[in-house]
Amino acid sequence: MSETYDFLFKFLVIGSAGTGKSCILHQFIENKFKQDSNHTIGVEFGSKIISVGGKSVKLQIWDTAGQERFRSVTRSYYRGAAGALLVYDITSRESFNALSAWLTDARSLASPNIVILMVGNKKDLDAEREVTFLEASRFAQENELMFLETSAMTGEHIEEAFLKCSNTILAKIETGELDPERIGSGIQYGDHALRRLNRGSARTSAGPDCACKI
Ligand SMILES: Nc1nc2c(ncn2[C@@H]2O[C@H](COP(=O)(O)OP(=O)(O)O)[C@@H](O)[C@H]2O)c(=O)[nH]1
Ligand SMILES: [Mg+2]
Repeated sequence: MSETYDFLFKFLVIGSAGTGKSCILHQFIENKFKQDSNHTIGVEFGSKIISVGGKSVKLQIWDTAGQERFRSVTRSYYRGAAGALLVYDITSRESFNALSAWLTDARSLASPNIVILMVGNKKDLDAEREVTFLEASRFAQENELMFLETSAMTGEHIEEAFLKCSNTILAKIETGELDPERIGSGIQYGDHALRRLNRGSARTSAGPDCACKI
């Protein structure tokens, strides 16, 4: 069965090691909590088609797969990402303090227009919390980030995180703030959207094979 979708977005999951990035990806794709996490042979990549605002969007999500342990997250990892989840662990102040450095990297190495949602993960461990919701909200506001607290263990707000970020990207495409045709935008048209475009105008240049801008 061929997959049809309106858009494809490249997404990243970034943040310090141990914050739950691989579990977030796993929970989103598989709808279950990954029990034993293997640090070196992690899931590196996942994709899922979601429905956002009447459009179907294929998310192509990249996980650092342990690179962050060696501070060696590469430029090529960041290149051409449309969206990112910037993850810290609510029970680790250290992971929260590291957000600024991650943010600097994301904004300089990815597309400058990258849409970032900050995620306070391990919401289920409230008794061990080191970062309050209020403090994190302020940081998010100051840095123009969207923000959610999640639990990759219970699944709380995991889907919402990806949906919210995707919704914002779509809205920016609609207002023209994001141009899917710009090289490195992290956005591609899917078959659905191409068919619609071809019908709607005399465009001939955007065949399925030349729509790849990532
Ligand atoms: N209680 C709890 N533990 C979590 C959650 N997410 C991840 N973990 C645990 O945190 C550790 C690190 O998770 P992992 O996904 O490998 O983090 P990564 O290094 O950021 O990819 C593992 O022991 C997970 O079981 C969560 O939401 N709640
Ligand atoms: Mg990992």
